[in-house]
Amino acid sequence: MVLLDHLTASASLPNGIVVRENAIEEEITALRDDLLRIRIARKGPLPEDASWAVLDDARHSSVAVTPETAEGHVGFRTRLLHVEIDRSTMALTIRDLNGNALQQDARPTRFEGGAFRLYKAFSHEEHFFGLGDKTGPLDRINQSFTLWNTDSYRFQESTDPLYKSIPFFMSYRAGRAIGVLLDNTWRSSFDFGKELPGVYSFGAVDGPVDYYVLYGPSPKQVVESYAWLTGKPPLPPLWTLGFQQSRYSYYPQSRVLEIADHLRADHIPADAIYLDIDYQEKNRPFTIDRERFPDFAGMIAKLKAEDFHVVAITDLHIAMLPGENYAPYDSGTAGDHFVKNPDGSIYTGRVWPGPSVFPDFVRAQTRTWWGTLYRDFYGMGVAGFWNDMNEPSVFDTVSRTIPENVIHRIDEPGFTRRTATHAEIHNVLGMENSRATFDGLKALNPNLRPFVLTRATYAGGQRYAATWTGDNSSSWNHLRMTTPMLENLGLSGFAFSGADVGGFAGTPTPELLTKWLEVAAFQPVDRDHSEKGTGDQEPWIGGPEQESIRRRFIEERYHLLPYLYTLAEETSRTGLPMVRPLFLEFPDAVPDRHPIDVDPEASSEFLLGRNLLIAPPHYPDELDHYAVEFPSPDWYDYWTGKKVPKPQEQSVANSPLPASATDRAPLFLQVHPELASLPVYVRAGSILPIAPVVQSVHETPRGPLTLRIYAGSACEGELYLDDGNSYAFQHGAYLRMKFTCEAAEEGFHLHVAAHEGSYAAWWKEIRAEVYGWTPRRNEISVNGRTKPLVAEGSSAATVFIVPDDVRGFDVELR
Ligand code: NBV
Repeated sequence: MVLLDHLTASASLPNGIVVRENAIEEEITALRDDLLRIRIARKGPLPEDASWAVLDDARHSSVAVTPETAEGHVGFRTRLLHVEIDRSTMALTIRDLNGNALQQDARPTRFEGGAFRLYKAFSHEEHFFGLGDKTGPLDRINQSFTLWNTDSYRFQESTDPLYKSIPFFMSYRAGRAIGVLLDNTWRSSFDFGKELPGVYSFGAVDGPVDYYVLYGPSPKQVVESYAWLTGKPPLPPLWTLGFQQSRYSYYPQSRVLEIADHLRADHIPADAIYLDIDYQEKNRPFTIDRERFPDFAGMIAKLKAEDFHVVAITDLHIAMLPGENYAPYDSGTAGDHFVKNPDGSIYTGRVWPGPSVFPDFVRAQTRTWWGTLYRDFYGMGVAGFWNDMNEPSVFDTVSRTIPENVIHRIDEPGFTRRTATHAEIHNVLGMENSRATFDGLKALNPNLRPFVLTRATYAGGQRYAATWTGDNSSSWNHLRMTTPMLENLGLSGFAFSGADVGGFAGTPTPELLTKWLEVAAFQPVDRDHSEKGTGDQEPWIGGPEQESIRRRFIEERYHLLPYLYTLAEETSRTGLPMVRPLFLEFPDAVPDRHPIDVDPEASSEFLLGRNLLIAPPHYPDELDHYAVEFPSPDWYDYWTGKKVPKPQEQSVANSPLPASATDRAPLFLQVHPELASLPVYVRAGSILPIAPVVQSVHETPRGPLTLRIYAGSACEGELYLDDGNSYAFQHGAYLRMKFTCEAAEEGFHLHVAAHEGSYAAWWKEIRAEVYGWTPRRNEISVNGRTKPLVAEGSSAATVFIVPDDVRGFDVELR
């Protein structure tokens, strides 16, 4: 063990500083005023400056800094941060301009062989988020985690490691957030005060000490900076936001068609149907079992005619079938694309197809070859592809993956061409697999946005694929766990994610499936999926009563598609997730500025975008009433449009609010759970774009675009639309609309701004529903022309319909 004790040299750089203590060199540079990179070399020069996660442009950015030395330390200042290195201990402290320590070494960096560990101090007010979809509570405090991509069939709440390695977390204290990305692909681990009280630590078994500190101070800024560093998820095809039906596996062909027909016959809106491994001949990727699927192309065409998109699984292992005319094996061997044993022979491991070989996805030319394997399926009209088993999962090794000494050959722009052991590549292989798929599909059809769903990934993998949380179980606890898992994924760059709806392992009770479909209607990827051998799990299972509740929620998702797609487009520009913990939008919700999500009352809640708050029961199988905690004072009930009453207006006789309720959060509400309903609320000041229900996104909605307007301060909304499939939006073929409103006693004003972009709307009229404001004179004027306002129905809203003048217009109600 080497303790870093006395600084032997230090030198200022235009963008940072380098310090030395005997053989150890530490370089701290500023990529931006709010973003630092720290690299440590234990002997000799700093390691190769290359990354699978961090974008080249970001990594090569720099800003000028001002050196700052004092008696006890050396360092520098950016426009937002102070960096200090203690001259005698080499301890690093990063402060904001007010002197608040944002990150501070708690003890010297530890080196042991190739391994290293960094220790940072934290205060009792600190909270930690991120690390992808690791299970457990949203806040990572008092827990430790290992990052080593692992096939975790039937994972439970305490299972670790899981499928993904996203070495990024956020530390958050009293409204001040920083992010930390440890860009190291080896087996790494993170400890948040579990080993040492008041100390968090992170390290890896080998590889570079290379980490980034992202300063907020708001948590949103950290998430956006992380997207700047590692990339944003691309705009997904619109159909992927529809309802998706899957199972392991639908076959034969007639069964697939039967499922599709059943969805249509029962008027359950749906856009995708999945083919799991059994469509393939003996589970061999890129083949078709002709007995089960005698007319695969015809089936795809038929489904397409019924407006279904087909997503087909393509695992990364290639069946080892020399001399059997199995094209992926033959062309892969000819191109030398498979990973090798240390003795130079091709590595083989058993997976679904039997003995298999593994493409070396860290070679650019191997990824290009992999991409070509999709030509026939993509040509036939398969719309999306599912990369499973890419941890990678192997059945016949003790480690259940490729042995660590297997050799990869890095051949990649930006990297030195070299070999690397599987121990170094393991955690990025799944991401590079999904990258090969994404890039391959794009090469095959450059004007179509690919859809790739991956199970394993690494930091930055959001650039290539959506993801799901793997093999969960059909239990109430697993339904509960999806919320923190998806929230932390979103804080780790992965906005397009979902959990198997209804649970993978086991058969859900009808009630569980119903509640799960309710909650998932408000999550980014809404895919019902189940394991082989379990009971059926489609929305109609369990009888007509259950089915009609489920249909209602899936329909609600389709009503909300304009909102969801607008959100997805925001994500593609900013990296902000679709599903958000409350503190991301409301860091000041509570007086001491702790993240409101850690309050027991708020712990089951999540936001969909900025405006919708979903509050499932904490223990969804229990029928006890529970308290919903709101992060700000004014909310509406999404279903009724009525304002959430202030605590003093609530009748709480036999279900008292938590004792501390009124002095903690601005608003609480007691809810009595029911199977057929899900509490959803809208932030006052929102304008939600809503569409008529369609059975799939291919269908053009009939009728006006509805704007649900919830009177409140800073009232605004937005809508984004395009063809949903192509890249034409990059050349102006999109439609963006902005709405604002002001509600005063004497009148209500709605401003609809002019259409931006050249994409034509499907509506001619706008139907507005105004909540929380009542007219006195029943008068409406559009662009200054006044008429009587005809009251509609008995709803809580004031409703009017006006033609959508694409040049923009104003409406006054009085
Ligand atoms: O391909 C079969 C399954 C798939 O349905 C599931 O979603 C994956 O997570 N796959 C795992 C392999 C077998 C699991 C028992």
